[in-house]
Amino acid sequence: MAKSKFEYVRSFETDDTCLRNCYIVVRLDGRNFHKFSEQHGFTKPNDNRALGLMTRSAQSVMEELEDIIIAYGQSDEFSFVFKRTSNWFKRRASKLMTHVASQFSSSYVFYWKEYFEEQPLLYPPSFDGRVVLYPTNRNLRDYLSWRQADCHINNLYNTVFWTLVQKGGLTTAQAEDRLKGTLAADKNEILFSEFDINYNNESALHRKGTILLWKKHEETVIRRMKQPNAEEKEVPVTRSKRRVENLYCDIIGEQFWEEHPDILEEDN
Ligand code: DGT
Ligand code: MG
Ligand code: MG
Ligand code: MG
Ligand code: MG
Repeated sequence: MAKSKFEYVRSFETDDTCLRNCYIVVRLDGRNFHKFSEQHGFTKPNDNRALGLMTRSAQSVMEELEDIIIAYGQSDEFSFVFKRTSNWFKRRASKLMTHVASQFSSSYVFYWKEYFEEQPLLYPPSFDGRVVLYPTNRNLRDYLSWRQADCHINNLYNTVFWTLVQKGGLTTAQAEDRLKGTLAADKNEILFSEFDINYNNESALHRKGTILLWKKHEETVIRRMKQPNAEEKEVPVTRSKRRVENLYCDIIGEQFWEEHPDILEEDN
């Protein structure tokens, strides 16, 4: 086909192919969710409707896009890990990132009502995205550990902060003052000695965040089959299927990775 004289503009497109052999991580983060959470009446420190909706949207990303092996979410963020051998969209960073961000954002709006019921969505939310490449299994594990450690630090702080305010009667300024310079052990101690709360018994969803994985299962359906010159018969047909599974567990230690050996591909 003859090319138009305008065709050359294509050569201005920059090459953003992700380096081969690397895990591709796309992390999304809600834009200005400080304000969004206030305006939509999110409960403090954690709103299970909001967390549920984030997870539902991430599940839609995993189901609709190719090659995501694990996702991890907390607060207003979600990270999606593409398998290192993925060749989806020729590994073009902009394609991967924008597909993740738009599938996630449209799902967030699409499923809003299922989670927030009578609370209307007041304006269209949006999510920023970034792409990061990790060349080794250790780097990828450290990335996920970093996000989970962040979840832990923030959740411990927010749990004590809002307990001091909601149960201890402190103003937010007093609670902030009270927590200045405290270490994790001090925060655990405040919860335990003053409020009879053992932090380790708080919801795992809030302490650990949400891990999404593929889980394989067998599905058997009865099919009516008609062979030539024979009666129609009912035959069981078993197929291997996969569905997204939610976990709220530690991913920093070895145990998780020993229990799920097929997430990582060997370094070589
Ligand atoms: P950004 O990301 O730079 O556009 O700005 P923000 O405001 O989204 O900041 P970020 O992402 O660092 O912090 C997340 C905000 O979302 C933070 O203000 C707390 C809020 N948020 C997230 N999950 C919950 C929740 O379950 N309950 C409440 N009350 N707030 C939440
Ligand atoms: Mg931010
Ligand atoms: Mg944000
Ligand atoms: Mg955030
Ligand atoms: Mg197109």
